[in-house]
Amino acid sequence: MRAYVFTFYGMACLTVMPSLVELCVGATLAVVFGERYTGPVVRVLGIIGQQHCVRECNHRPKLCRGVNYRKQELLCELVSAINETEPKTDYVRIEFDQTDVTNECRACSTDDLCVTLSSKKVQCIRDNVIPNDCTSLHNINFGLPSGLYTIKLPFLNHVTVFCDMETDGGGWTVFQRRQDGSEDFNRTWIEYKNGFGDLRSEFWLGNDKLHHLLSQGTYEMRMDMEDFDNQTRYVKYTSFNVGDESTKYTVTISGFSGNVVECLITMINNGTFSTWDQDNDIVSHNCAYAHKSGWWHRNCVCANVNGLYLSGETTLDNVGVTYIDWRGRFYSLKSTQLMVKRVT
Ligand SMILES: *[C@@H]1O[C@H](CO)[C@@H](O)[C@H](O)[C@H]1NC(C)=O
Ligand SMILES: *[C@@H]1O[C@H](CO)[C@@H](O)[C@H](O)[C@H]1NC(C)=O
Ligand SMILES: *[C@@H]1O[C@H](CO)[C@@H](O)[C@H](O)[C@H]1NC(C)=O
Ligand SMILES: *[C@@H]1O[C@H](CO)[C@@H](O)[C@H](O)[C@H]1NC(C)=O
Ligand SMILES: [Ca+2]
Repeated sequence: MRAYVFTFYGMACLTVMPSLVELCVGATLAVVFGERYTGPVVRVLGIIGQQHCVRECNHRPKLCRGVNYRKQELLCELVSAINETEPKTDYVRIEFDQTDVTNECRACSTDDLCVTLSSKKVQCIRDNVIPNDCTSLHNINFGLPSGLYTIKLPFLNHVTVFCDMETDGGGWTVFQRRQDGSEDFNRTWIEYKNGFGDLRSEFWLGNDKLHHLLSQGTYEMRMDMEDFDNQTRYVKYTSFNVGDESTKYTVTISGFSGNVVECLITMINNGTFSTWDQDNDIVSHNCAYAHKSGWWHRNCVCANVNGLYLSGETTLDNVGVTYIDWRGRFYSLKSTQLMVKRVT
């Protein structure tokens, strides 16, 4: 399908300017070797040449502002933002000026390709390579770096997520990270519903996004933790699901493996989400208020990963970023990361 579209477009342009095909729609402004746009990456296309990659950006004038291209793997990443870059050997980055979008292309949605047929007629054609999680991105193109990618979720449409492409085989969509205390996690129902923080640093992705992401199939969940002595532990579950808001984001979790005692199946399975301003737990007081964390509290919490960032030993009882069965109730961990990967 894509090859078919490309051929028509290519022919139309080639007859006009044989050497500068990319000028047909957008203009390339800068080509820099050894660097990469940090994105978000909006599309990934594998096994295509650099010229073809550039044309794929031209076909998406509303979405694509630049490309990252890796010659070795013939890997093409289209990005929607070009204001941040990182050094990366093997990459070339190419900036575009897409401000000159034709009126016909303006009619296309951001999910369409805008292509010029041989008759010079411009058409909007449905884009069939829109990723729906980090697992699908990882599966079609092995070797993508960790970072920001835009995926498309049921009901929510475009959502930018952080993909961990290295840990445990890669392909993980990350939904929580703590690492330095830069973000406040003592937040409201609405904030946990919609998500908060910085995807490259500390954040909660958001319960609605998590629900719609997980509704697409069966997902496993992995939680990585680190203490201030640089020790690490992880727990992993073969099945993890989160209901919608009408169920108070009821979680189901099963199938443990890992290198530390597990507690989540007992403590949160079939539990509802609570925040300090919405108490859905099963005890008389408010667990989220007492432990300073939005979470699937039932009889409160054994892994208070959304607790206060208290940096190691503390006198406060299970209020920090705790994992009781590892460092106890009075130790606040250095980092945590929770993420999901599709299995079917
Ligand atoms: C880059 O642009 C995006 C939106 O286009 C913005 O959210 C982000 O803060 C910008 N980053 C910098 C470093 O200016
Ligand atoms: C957490 O939020 C609640 C509600 O706003 C507030 O009363 C409490 O002081 C906060 N705790 C901390 C440690 O920020
Ligand atoms: C932990 O690792 C960091 C970075 O690798 C290092 O600077 C630090 O000294 C280590 N801390 C301990 C307690 O080993
Ligand atoms: C889950 O919770 C609901 C409502 O509290 C209850 O009816 C159901 O039996 C529970 N299921 C399991 C597997 O514990
Ligand atoms: Ca309660």
